[in-house]
Amino acid sequence: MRYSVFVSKISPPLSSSIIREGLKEEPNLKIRLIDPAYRDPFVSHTQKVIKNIWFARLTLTTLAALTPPDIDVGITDENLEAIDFEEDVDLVGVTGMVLHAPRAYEIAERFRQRGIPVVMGGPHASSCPIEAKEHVDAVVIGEAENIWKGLIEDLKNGSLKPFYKADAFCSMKGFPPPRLDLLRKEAYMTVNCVQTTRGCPYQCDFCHVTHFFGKTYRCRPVEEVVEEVKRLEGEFVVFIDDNIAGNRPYAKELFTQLKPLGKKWASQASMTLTRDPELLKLAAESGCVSLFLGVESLSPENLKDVNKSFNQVPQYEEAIRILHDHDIMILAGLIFGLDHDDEGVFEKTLRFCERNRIELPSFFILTPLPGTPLFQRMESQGRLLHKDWGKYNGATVVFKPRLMTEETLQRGFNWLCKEGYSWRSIFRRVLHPQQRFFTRVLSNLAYRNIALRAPEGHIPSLSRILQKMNDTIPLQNTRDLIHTVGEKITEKRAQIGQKAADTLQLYSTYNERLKTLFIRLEGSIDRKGANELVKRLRGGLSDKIEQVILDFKDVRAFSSEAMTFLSRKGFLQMEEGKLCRSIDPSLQNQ
Ligand code: B12
Ligand code: SF4
Repeated sequence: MRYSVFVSKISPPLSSSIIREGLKEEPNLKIRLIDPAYRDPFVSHTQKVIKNIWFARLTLTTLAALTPPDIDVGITDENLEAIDFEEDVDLVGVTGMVLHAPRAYEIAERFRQRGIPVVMGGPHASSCPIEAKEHVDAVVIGEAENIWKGLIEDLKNGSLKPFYKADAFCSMKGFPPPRLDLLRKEAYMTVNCVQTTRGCPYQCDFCHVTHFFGKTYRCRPVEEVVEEVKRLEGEFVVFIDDNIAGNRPYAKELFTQLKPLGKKWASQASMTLTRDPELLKLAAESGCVSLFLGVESLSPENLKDVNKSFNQVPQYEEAIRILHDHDIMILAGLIFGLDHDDEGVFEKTLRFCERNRIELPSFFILTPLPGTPLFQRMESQGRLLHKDWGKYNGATVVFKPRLMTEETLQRGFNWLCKEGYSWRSIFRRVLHPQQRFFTRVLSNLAYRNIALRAPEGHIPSLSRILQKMNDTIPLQNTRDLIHTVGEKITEKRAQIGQKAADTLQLYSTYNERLKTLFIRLEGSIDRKGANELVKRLRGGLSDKIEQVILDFKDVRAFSSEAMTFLSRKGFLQMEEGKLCRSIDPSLQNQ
């Protein structure tokens, strides 16, 4: 059966009622599924990069597999080949993430001008269905499994509806194998992509996944996954799950069943995976060679803000070490511009990656994706700069950061891309006696090609100062320390124990908008510590800092010498008989 739409080449686009009247029976209904290209001078990928690091998404191959066999279905990935806008087709299906939306709408318009109906689905259309409907004939909200065949029937009957949304999430049983045969296999690093689960048990505020899948975490039957993997040619497989270890018993079973196949695989997981040694061991034994991990931030406050406190910053180094012990390469997702990020975040994070030999750091600027709690918060606070979706690409500032200006965030990010993939940084991260050294270098080379295309950036001027102001100062003489409640530490040591730390810890945050440096002090201060503190403040401050706020709230003990010294220098003030913060606007001149 072939159906075609009988309309003259009209513009403006077709309404579904015109489509309804115009269908005529002919053999072989033909559907073209399109993945729009993302074209950006800095972010989009060349064919060479696609060949080196890009794997196929399962979106359109899944949709093609769901399409009844009597229908002629084809896939165009516009990143690889031009779209034939003159093609004689009965329906065009377009997918797209948020950043693809403008191009997806352009494509839709071109086909609709010829009277060809267009349906759009995927992350963007599902989050902004009303907007998408202005550009296409039908919008699919959420998963297509339960509605795609019905939509095709409606098309045949000339009764395409404006919106389609399944009543429930689909069953994970009996997925048809994705139509990988419709892809230009040789153009990607691999098309061996398999999905084992959908959703994630967590709900990070910036992530689209929970918004899309709700709070569900569904797993495919292990036997079906194993059968699909067995059918794939070649040694390497990508599991395109959002969190492959979201259900530990399931993951353990899956990894156990994968082991005999002798494949190598890569996937994504939350850092919680590293807390289960048995799971990690099974992952490695079943062939896991690299994992994308959402590290996101080195600040516990940031993680708390975005509902990701399950990432434990003090455990990061150990978690990374354990992964390396299992010879698993780490792709760490790191986000910049969160509310506790100041100008020091770029350098601090890069040095962390180098110290811990993170093989492939992936840097992202915080991006509020429509539908997420982060988007709602930013919108209600009036912090979104615009809704030009093409710029919601993770490499462009689209909101007002809290502690930095937009320019500082953008330039710092650009600096990070270039510096993070400079040869110096690459060697710091990969030069180590380890297996697959060349794989690590080659992957870095591919990432370097992308990262170096970032626009010029520079390290914010305060970065060095902020590193010094976020530091530990060791103490020399702890005998004379007096606890802030008045007792001499040496006498009370037993009761106070480790509370009276032998170090002074500095935690600084610079608010560029207020031109204020906040320094929270924690631990104890003796004369040496006080001296070092004053030295750092005097030597380090720049014109950009108009005010320094020292917070002594968490200092548990002072030596009397330190107290006299700091008071004399005007760093300490007494308020209602208690030691409190000192506000000193003119430190540079002392
Ligand atoms: C694999 C993947 C990638 C690969 C893509 C490789 C490639 N060839 O494009 C890589 C790792 C490179 C990547 C990059 C990025 N990704 Co990505 N990626 C994914 C991931 C993990 C799987 C995609 C997939 O295959 N899903 C399986 C298929 C079956 O599901 P699906 O795509 O949702 O399709 C179903 C429905 O949506 C619907 N549907 C979809 N399209 C259509 C179209 C029609 C016509 C119909 C009827 C139905 C329909 O039917 C399908 C079956 O139910 C998803 C997460 C996810 N769970 O989907 C993130 C995801 C799509 N990525 C996301 C993001 C943000 C990005 C980046 C922008 C990140 C960044 N800042 O750099 C980049 C953009 C890259 C680019 N330039 O295109 C977000 C998108 C959020 C959003 N609202 O836009 C997701 C959802 C992850 C997340 N945590 O939020 N990604
Ligand atoms: S753990 Fe990862 S996939 Fe899960 S909600 Fe958070 S960011 Fe999304």
